[in-house]
Amino acid sequence: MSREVTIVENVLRVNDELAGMIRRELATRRIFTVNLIGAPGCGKTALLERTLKELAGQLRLAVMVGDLATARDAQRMAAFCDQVVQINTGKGCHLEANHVHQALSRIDLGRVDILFIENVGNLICPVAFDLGQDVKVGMFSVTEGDDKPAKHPYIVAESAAMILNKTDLLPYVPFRKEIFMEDVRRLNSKAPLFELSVTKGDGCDSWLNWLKQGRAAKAQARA
Ligand SMILES: Nc1nc2c(ncn2[C@@H]2O[C@H](COP(=O)(O)OP(=O)(O)O)[C@@H](O)[C@H]2O)c(=O)[nH]1
Ligand SMILES: [Mg+2]
Ligand SMILES: [Zn+2]
Repeated sequence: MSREVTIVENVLRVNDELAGMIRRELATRRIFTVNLIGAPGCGKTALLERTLKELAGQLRLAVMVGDLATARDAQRMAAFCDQVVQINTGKGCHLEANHVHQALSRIDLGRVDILFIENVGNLICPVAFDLGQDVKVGMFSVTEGDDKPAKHPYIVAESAAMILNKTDLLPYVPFRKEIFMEDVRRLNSKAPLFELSVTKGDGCDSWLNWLKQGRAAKAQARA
């Protein structure tokens, strides 16, 4: 085995051990944790802004958001939530368990029901790094083209739910939904797919209900 392969395997092993510790801590506290993964601009922050706004007063929420350089996403979400932590990854193109571990120390976990993690905008390597989440949610938007699930099979296969955003733009972009859906279902026959227009609010209720069910199941699960 080449030296490079060994190093990559070691990095993932150390990551997975720490992710396991995070998962046990979050389980003890019954915090339902969502790792949101999608390309830059698909609407991750917009979705979380709306989600935070809609669930405020019903559930206690916290967010951590990974970004290479700015705190802009955290600033946007801080308008709707008092527990938002920015993680700057520098040149890093994905979050690792180590980032989450550090960010958790800045969150009051005693008052969180759902923790959202907005991963760095990227459909590829975030999938490989366990963050200790309960679920990965893969997010696409119609402006990215209908071939993206087929080209990014791992995120589709590993998602507990998926989102197709910007449905309001369907009349203006060439997007063959039947091709998109065929590829999604070939790779993952079980996970629900929510078709949303985050900016208009279309379809958001089913997404919010799914989150509430996830949190309810977590609250009843044995730690
Ligand atoms: N038309 C349309 N634009 C959207 C929608 N959701 C997000 N956007 C826009 O897409 C751009 C990127 O959104 P952002 O939330 O920053 O994406 P992120 O990079 O995935 O966090 C912004 O200009 C949003 O206003 C949507 O449902 N419809
Ligand atoms: Mg964002
Ligand atoms: Zn990466």
